[in-house]
Amino acid sequence: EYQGVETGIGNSQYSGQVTIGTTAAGSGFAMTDNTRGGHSTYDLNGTSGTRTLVTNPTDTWGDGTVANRQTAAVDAAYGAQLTWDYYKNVHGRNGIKDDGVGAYTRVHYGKNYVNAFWSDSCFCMTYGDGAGNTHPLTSIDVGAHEMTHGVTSATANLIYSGESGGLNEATSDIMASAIEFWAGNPQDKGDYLVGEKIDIYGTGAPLRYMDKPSKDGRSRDAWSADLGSIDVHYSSGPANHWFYLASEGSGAKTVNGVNYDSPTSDGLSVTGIGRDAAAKIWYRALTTYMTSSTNYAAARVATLKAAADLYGQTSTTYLNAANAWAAINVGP
Ligand code: ASN
Ligand code: ZN
Repeated sequence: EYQGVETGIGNSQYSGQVTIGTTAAGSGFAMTDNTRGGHSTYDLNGTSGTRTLVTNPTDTWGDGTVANRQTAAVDAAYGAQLTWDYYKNVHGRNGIKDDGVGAYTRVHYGKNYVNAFWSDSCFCMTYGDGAGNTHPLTSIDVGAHEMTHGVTSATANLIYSGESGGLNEATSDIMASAIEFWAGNPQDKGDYLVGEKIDIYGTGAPLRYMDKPSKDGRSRDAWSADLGSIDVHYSSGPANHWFYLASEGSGAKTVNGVNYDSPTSDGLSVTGIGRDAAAKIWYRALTTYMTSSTNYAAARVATLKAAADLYGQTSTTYLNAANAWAAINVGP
């Protein structure tokens, strides 16, 4: 049988109609993307382990609603594809391990499961269907967040507890935001929010806010001595806040229709360097200078080394990146 690389049409829940890499298989098509390391998308059909490759008689997938079980697969495949393309096109990274090998995705995990996760042991991402099985956790930012956990494991390997755990989480949020902006999808525009599409609280509120992390009621805006003792999804706050401040600067600002207002812990204003520079700095720091035990003070040093490499130590980009660290109470 002919096994060809194809481009399918996917009707997603969160991102409108998109194209996804597929394969002609037998008399139909499979959700396997051989242009991106053979990344395949599987349906767990409400179980926690029995997976079936998503296939279809035609190369048009899903209908944009949860009633069609392919829809979540479309969203997840699209997010994985964008994440692969972002790392390759922006950072020159060829897959999670930079070896051209794809991971894989599993959707419809369990019942009413309100989470998604990356696993190093299966080298795969898994998505629940959300509360009432109505909001699968398959948005671009959640997918990019989970896949970035794989990149972190393959590089700095930041230990998932204490301050390094917060930095691990922040790396996933930072790259997720960068990827969402880079994707430029008109139905899911870039923002400095995490999980704004999946409605985890049923109120429309996102999971996390990078301009002012404390808006979620738990995350920290700035470093303090007890930061390493809180959950990694909240100790990520200061680093997420660094990314926002470094990208956009402090104060009030509207980006893609979302209003932000970012405070600084030192009361001094910060001038943004743009998110592309901030993301390049973070990625280079992650892949060149951070180690498994990097804490906030060391992350500052790592990003400033990266900024010096990329832009020069006397550049305004370097200076403003340093000012953003001072603004979250991490100083020399
Ligand atoms: N979705 C969560 C995360 O990626 C799962 C976890 O707590 N590890 O952070
Ligand atoms: Zn995470």
